[in-house]
Amino acid sequence: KELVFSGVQPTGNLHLGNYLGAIKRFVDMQARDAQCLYCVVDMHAITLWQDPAALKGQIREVTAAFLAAGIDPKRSIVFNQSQVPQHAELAWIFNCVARLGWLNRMTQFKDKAGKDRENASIGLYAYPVLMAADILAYRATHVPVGEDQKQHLELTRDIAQKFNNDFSESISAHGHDAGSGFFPITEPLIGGPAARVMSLRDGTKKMSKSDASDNSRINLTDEADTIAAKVRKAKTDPDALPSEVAGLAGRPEADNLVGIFAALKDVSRDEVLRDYGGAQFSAFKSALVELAVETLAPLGSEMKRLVSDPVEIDAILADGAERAEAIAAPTLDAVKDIVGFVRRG
Ligand code: AQP
Repeated sequence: KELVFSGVQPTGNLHLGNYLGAIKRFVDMQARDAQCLYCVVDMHAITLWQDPAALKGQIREVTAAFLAAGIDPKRSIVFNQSQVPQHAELAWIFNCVARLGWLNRMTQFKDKAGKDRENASIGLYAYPVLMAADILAYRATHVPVGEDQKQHLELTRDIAQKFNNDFSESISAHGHDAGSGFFPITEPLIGGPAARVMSLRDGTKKMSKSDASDNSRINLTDEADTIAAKVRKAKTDPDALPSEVAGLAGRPEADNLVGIFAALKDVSRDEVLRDYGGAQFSAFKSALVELAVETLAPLGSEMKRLVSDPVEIDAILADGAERAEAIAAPTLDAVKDIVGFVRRG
């Protein structure tokens, strides 16, 4: 049976890229016959310093975004990473499985650490190992993410494979099937027209929470007039829209807006261009504003309603943590047996 896991960092400024590349797809996954776990990854968030007073609000805001987007906390497990201790425990064991050389290749660390690498936290460096633990504590088979997480998912697969190989005898000795491996080799689910939503100011840069320009992104809590203003100001080129996808090559801003439109409407880029090929950007942007506001206005107002009363959110997180731990705890017990720890009797 499929088990789906994914997470979002509570680092503020949730944006359209997080929604279309991840959260909207989490909702779609609920229709499959799979157990889905959706996690607010607060332990990942603190790999870069977070204001403690703001962090609590950000955690509740991501939870609110999950719920407002349509994740059903009864059907799916919605929880907060730091409330389930098995993530950190498994991450340590994986720190001893993963190789330095593998982590040295991670491009997100290089981007986020910047030039002053000596001053980056160990947590930022070990981030992908914790992510492997998040996924494998549940032995998740499928992980829907945006394209920026592809390399981290590959590392998760490498860690699972190495653990399965390094401990194959012990895995069999403890009654697990060493043939299929103790940990699954997780499938990343990356795709669709919004796998990589780009900045509205620069079509070659990813839309990101940390971009200094608020005009570079559409925040999930932006009001209708702000959304309209940001779309109208979005960078474009002077040509009309092409009638085929091939015509978007070398036009990153046009490609991005068409991709966003397609993802919001649940159609392909081809279908968008069938309707808008030959149109000027002014007309296309008006249609995009309408579509974006239609989706985001109710989402944003439901998020605001939910965060205004944290009692409901906190109860959902507590219930989710209990259900998540019920899956992760036996996995960790088995892992401790496999690596040779003596468990408390
Ligand atoms: N621009 C994007 N397009 C598509 N998917 C995206 N995701 C993020 N940005 C885009 C996906 O959203 C999920 C949650 O991301 P995250 O919060 O865990 O981490 P992130 O990738 O670091 O997010 P940001 O917004 O880009 O933040 P900063 O500014 O810190 O770099 C993931 O599935 C991610 O792929």
